[in-house]
Amino acid sequence: MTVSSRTQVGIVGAGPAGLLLSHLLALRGIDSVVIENRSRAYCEARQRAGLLEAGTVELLRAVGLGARMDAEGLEHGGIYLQFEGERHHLDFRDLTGGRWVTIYAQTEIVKDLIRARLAAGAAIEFEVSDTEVGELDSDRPVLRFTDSAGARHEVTCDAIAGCDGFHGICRDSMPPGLIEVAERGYPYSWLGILATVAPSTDELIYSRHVDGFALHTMRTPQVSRLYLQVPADEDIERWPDDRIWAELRHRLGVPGWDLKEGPITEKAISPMRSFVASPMRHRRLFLAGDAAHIVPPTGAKGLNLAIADVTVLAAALTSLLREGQAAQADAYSDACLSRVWRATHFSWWMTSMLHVDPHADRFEAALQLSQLRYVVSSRAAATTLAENYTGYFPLTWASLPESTRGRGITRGPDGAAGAGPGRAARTAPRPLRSRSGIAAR
Ligand code: RFL
Ligand code: PHB
Repeated sequence: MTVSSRTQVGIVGAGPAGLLLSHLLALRGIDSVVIENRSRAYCEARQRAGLLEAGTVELLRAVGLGARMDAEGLEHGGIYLQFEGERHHLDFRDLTGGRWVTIYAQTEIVKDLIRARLAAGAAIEFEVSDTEVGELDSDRPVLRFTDSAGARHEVTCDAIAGCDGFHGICRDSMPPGLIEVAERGYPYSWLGILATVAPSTDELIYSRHVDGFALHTMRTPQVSRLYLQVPADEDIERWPDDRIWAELRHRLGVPGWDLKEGPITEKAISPMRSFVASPMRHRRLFLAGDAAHIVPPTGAKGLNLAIADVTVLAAALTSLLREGQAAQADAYSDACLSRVWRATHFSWWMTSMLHVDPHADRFEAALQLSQLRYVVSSRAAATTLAENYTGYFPLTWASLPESTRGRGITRGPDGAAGAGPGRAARTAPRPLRSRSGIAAR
């Protein structure tokens, strides 16, 4: 027997993209159902990103998700770039007129979102299986899944959001031949660890070493996160804890500085890939986040892009479903891809500059070092890095006053949805215009 139901927006995936979309839609009075094939505990524990652009932080604050982030997040005003045995500081606030980034783990954002959604009585179905999306050539797409008790469901929707990550089903459900993919593989992976030890640095250290890249980041004042470049097809069994610490000390070390060690609580290898699928929409099926694009983690952009996509999508769906206006939905893909390609270029550039390519010759290695020297010696080059790292495009969202909630969206001075008066709005550069003329946020 199939259980039939109805919602406005069916959302596949309870990662940051799907959960935040559901939250933003609820702020606009729009119903959604979120389905997720993993358990709640798994979603809340999956180790991923940790670094938020200033605009992401401002957005989360503006939509009522800032309390724990503000209490526990670590605000950083720069990074260290290390190469040829020397560590150099880039001061983002000085370079960009006051912009910064925040360390607050993706796991914590997911926990905050799940708690907020469930407290608001939202429908999130964990541990579903056999997810399908259908009737995609109509204005009533259908979401089908089997719940954790074995019951088959069919949810008729006004729109479906594919927020189901890189390995999800929504991208492949688009009509054959519609999606074009641009991608790049990298001949290395990242081995990431979480360790119960105070970070040995106040800000992140990105180190290019002749034996491979290393990154020292953190989660809290008591927990460090570190990454090592390893071969693309590396076996984690070849990396006992002692070897990891020795290699981190070797690649991150500079005279007069020590790396503190502690118990490793998590260890995993992730491949590196750039991938952009376009368009991000077919009729009423919209892709968002990793379902549409992947960047290598060196630029720390993946989570920030996912949040940006759904901020644009929530406004577009509000306009479509409440006012019958399709212009923002029609512009969704172009608006997002403008930001996605900027982040794709930046992530590719950071990755190529900092990793040791096993196939590179002396010419390429010399170019990398020349580029790094340029970044730390030219204010213009350092500003380019700082501007991209802290987030070039501002994200805006204005919460509606209680009396107007559910009646439509407010418009900023540029006609775009939202336009809150937060710190980002005061200090961020003007948004670039996408081809469609809609502010690409
Ligand atoms: P997610 O987080 O992958 O969530 C997708 C969800 O969909 C579910 N799902 C399904 N549910 C139902 N039915 C199906 N058929 C389904 N198929 C899949 C999945 O179980 C999952 O829960 O995608 P989303 O929401 O788009 O979020 C994207 C981010 O997770 C990702 O971009 C970042 O983690 C990338 N990333 C970083 N991004 C940053 O902005 N800053 C960082 O510092 C940063 N560091 C990182 C990273 C990614 C890393 N890895 C592991 C690749 C560091 C690393 C090591
Ligand atoms: C992280 O904190 O996990 C992190 C930070 C910056 C990156 C990648 C990952 O570039």
